[in-house]
Amino acid sequence: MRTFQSLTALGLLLCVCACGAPVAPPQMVAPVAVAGAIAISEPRVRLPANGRDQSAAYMTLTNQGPETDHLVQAISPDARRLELHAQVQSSDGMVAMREIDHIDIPAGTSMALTPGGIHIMVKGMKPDLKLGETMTIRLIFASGQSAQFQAPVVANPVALGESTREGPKSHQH
Ligand SMILES: [Cu+2]
Repeated sequence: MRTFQSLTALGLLLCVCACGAPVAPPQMVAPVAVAGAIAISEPRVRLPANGRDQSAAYMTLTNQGPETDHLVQAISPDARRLELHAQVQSSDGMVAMREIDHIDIPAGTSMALTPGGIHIMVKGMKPDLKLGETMTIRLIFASGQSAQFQAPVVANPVALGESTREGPKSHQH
């Protein structure tokens, strides 16, 4: 128990030190999975509205390799079907979603799948997935590589890094 307590104290100490350090250059959040050159980070799935089985999954895909890759398919045992979607604004100002057959991830860039942008549509989501639980997702890329990971079910799937971009406020504990 004593060891545990001192480890906890050490952890807090390290946290304070990290927060007090000079502003670090932007760095990628640790990936949850890697498929070839593509690192997958910050996966999350919006909790469907009451009684609905339709939702969307978001994440960041970072291409650490020298060649463009393409996300071509997403599958899940926790949903009937996943589709790659883009959000488009029609001439009358209406926002609509349409299915796309791939998502490009150029070499050395990050593609953020976010609310209001490109996303993975979730259709027929298992009704028993609750807030805080995770959905299994597998992404398949044109390179032939694929990766499976767990995406937490969240109420508000804004980009997880957004709060840290607000400035000093986010450094409060
Ligand atoms: Cu959609």
